[in-house]
Amino acid sequence: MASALFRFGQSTTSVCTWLQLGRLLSTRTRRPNSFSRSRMGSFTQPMPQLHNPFRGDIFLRAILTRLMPREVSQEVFIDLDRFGGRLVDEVDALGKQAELEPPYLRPFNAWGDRVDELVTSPAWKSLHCVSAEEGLIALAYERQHGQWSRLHQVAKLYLFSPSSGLYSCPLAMTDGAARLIEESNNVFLKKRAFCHLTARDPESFWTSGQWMTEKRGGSDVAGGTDTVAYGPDSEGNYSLHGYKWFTSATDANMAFTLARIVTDQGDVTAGSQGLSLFYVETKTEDGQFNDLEIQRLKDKLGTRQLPTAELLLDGTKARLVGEEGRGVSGISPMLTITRQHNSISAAGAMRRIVQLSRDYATRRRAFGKLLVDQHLHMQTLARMEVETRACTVLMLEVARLQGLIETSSVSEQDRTIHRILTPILKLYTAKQAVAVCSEGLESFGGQGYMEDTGLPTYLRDAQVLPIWEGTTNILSLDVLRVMQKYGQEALSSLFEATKSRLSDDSRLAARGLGPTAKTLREHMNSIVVFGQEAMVGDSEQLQNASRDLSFSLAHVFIGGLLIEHACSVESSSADINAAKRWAKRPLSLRLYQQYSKEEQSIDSALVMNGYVPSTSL
Ligand code: UCC
Repeated sequence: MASALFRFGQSTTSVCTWLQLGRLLSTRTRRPNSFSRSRMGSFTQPMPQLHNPFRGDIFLRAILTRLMPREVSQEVFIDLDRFGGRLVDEVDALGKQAELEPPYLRPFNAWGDRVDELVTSPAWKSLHCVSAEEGLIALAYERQHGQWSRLHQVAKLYLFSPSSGLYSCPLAMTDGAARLIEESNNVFLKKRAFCHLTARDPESFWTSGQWMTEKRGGSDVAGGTDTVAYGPDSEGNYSLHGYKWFTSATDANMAFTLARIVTDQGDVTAGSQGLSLFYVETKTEDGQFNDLEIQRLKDKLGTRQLPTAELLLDGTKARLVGEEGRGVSGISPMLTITRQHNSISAAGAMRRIVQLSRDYATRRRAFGKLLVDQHLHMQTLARMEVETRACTVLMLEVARLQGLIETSSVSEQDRTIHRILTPILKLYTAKQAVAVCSEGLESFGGQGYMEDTGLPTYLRDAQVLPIWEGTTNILSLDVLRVMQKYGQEALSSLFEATKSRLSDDSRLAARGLGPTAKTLREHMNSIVVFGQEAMVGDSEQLQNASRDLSFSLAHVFIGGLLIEHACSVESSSADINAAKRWAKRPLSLRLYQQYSKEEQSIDSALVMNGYVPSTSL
């Protein structure tokens, strides 16, 4: 034994402590090593285990219990618990397989015919079937549980998303399309597409695309859309000509898109008022492409499971939806839903990485102790946990409001809150998902950076969340759009709702949350003071502040939701501590003067300091 140790130790004694050698010795006395094992070491890292994600999510269960009537939550929990088991046993592996077998394009067949065959993996196809069977879209439209059906669906999607191999993306657009059709009351589309989008039979279940982005950019849709529409013909169809630069989930059966109708004189109207909304089916009855060509698939940082293509529309048959020139407003019900799905994916990814990190902490030993017994590590995970709760509670609140709208049981105040909260929800959760997934990877040390652990996927796929469906700044401007449209009512609705969550002094006192509520009230006052100054200020200054304002509104509204939950009968000490920790954070909004023109020039000077234009190089 001693000679074996000596041989092994020759190269390692200089770096090993006697303690480590002692551990090696004890390992070797337990199991004699073969020659190759003695070279590699017998230690292997413990693997984090995925358990039923619904059972492991005490916060989700408590919120749903609070928000749903007992008889509804009982039924919903049976479904979510069973589905959680299916995720572990079947779906998670499909999601991982979809990443390993990304889609590819076969433009020509062996004989030179242009075929544009989009080849997707068997796993991707199975995820289509799972989505239909589980009613991941249908649940929201069958309305078996009335106003709580949306919450049921959102909770299920949140569990599904991190195992979905990005099938969550076509589902987002499919849900958005179904809602657009439902709201539009378009008889043709109801008959033709709605039943497919909400089907539970995999054979008849359709997915939808949302083709908004063209070469000139995705944010400025009014300035960047060049696609034109000729028609209508005798059957009411238009033909579209244009180039769509990003089309996600290009294997969809249909899509909504924007184009400019060409007049008999050959003119089009520029700007937003020239955009009309069109319904497109990607293939004709005989299975051929509807006069469109897939130019190439995109090479992306993440979302590799998902086919994203550049499409040439070359006479694509399409139907006008809604009024001519009302395209942006017409597609907005779809945007509202896809932005909510973005937050579902954000919160879902955060929860999954926290679940894996904490499981790993109970298995991984370093410095002689499990990670779960090392305080600095647990402090980091606790911060991730609070952020995850914050995003989850906000996501569920918007889902609750969405359910009220869809069952015509919403108040005017809640409708306004829903409108302003949707961009806030999207921008806030997306940013935090990137931060929490990044922190989560770090909690696994070097293993978090290794592709074959499957962990890097979480970070790669999170990085798209702040980008698609409106970047953080575009959504901050959307928050201003709402404030301009609704005036004071927009902010006062948010604040009234929050104040009512802080109004039960006896409950607050019983949970030691009085000072927390006071801090939140002070934050609200700071925003009100800011708003009063902004009302008499100029719009550019308000735009400069819009991002910090949006984050601050998220902060205050989430604070109210966390306190409300902490004050409920379902709450635990963890809920109370999460609310306390949340409110202690500072607001990102600064004083109104700090967004002045002078500050703007300082920003520019800082960024451009030392920059040499390429023409001078
Ligand atoms: O297509 C994409 C699919 C990617 C995959 C989806 C995955 C989903 C998540 C999955 C999770 C795994 S990505 C590309 C998406 N593109 C965007 O999000 C566009 C970003 N840009 C904007 O959002 C801009 O704010 C625009 C395009 C909406 C701005 O357009 P305009 O034309 O300048 O807007 P206007 O003129 O201010 O508004 C025109 C009308 C107004 O109504 P009226 O005329 O009645 O006053 C607005 O109030 O549209 C209304 N409107 C809205 N209504 C504008 N935005 C909204 C809104 N968000 N909600 C309701």
